[in-house]
Amino acid sequence: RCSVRRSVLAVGIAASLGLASFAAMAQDIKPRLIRFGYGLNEQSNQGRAAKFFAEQVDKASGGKLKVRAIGAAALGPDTQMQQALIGGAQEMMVGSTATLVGTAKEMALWDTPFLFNDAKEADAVLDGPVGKQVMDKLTDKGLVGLAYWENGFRNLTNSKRPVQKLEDLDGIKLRVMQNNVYLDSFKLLGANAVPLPFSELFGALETKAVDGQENPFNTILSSKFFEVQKYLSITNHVYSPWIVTVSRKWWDTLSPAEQKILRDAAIASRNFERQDTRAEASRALNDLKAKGMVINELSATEAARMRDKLTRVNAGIATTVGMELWQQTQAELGKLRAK
Ligand code: TK8
Repeated sequence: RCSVRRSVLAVGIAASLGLASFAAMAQDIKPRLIRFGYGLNEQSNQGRAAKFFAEQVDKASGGKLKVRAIGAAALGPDTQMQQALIGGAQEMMVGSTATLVGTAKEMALWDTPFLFNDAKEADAVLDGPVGKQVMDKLTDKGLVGLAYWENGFRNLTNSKRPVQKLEDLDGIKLRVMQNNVYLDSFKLLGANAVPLPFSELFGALETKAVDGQENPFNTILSSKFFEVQKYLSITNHVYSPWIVTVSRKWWDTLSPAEQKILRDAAIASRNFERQDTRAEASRALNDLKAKGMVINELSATEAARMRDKLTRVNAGIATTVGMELWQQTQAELGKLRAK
């Protein structure tokens, strides 16, 4: 009798505990619509990862948090979405860190030419203390950073000629991101650098308003730049990250449980995105060749000349981001390379 009573009691406690946590869950996660904007199209690596993010959030919230992933800059180019997030008119986005430098100057660190030798270094620094420090600079500016996704190493395309040496860039009208480091870097290389939002790029290439641009293989493929660009010159001149951000105004209204769901989903989709992006990048060069692009690599001497010239912007970046952060980054890279 006694043991029966005890087990009845146990079941009762378990049930009430279950009910209590269920009630807490129900209160902690409210039905919400999250507009998640991005610049590339749905068929891109960015689009696939945005979809993955939406699915993760849906699963983890029992369908209460609904992410509407809206691509192709339908909510505006990066800079416009950033302002919408800061003002609280849009909840989330993913875009280039390069377009955030006006908001948090430390983001210029990621514009440093040839900062990373490979993706492994990029992951280690972006996901480590330096990456976090830079990301956290957004919090005072009305944004919360959740994760860095891979955009990738950038390469040059144009419609005029293969870029085999520095001088081949002379007079080429080259679209760059809206960012002073990019503007200065390509002016230094002799190009006629023109800042434009990504959403205007295909049209500008098509109408020959600009001759060329630079982006990772994935984007050249998914945005169909091969239709309007003949030459692809492999320069890998900078590794460019994307960053998933949230409106701070909106974030502050979320419960810790809701914030955790978004954080975890951003990290899970980062891991998915990096793998997916790298797999696509390894095939992309062949695909671009098959689409008719003429592809060239720079000779070691010419690559070194370009590198030499480009690294002249480093001193300015160090001043912009602060010497302490710059040195901390170099020290971390030194440690990684000594391994
Ligand atoms: C997409 C952009 C893009 C970037 C660029 O919105 O602008 O060239 O590489 O990925 O952020």
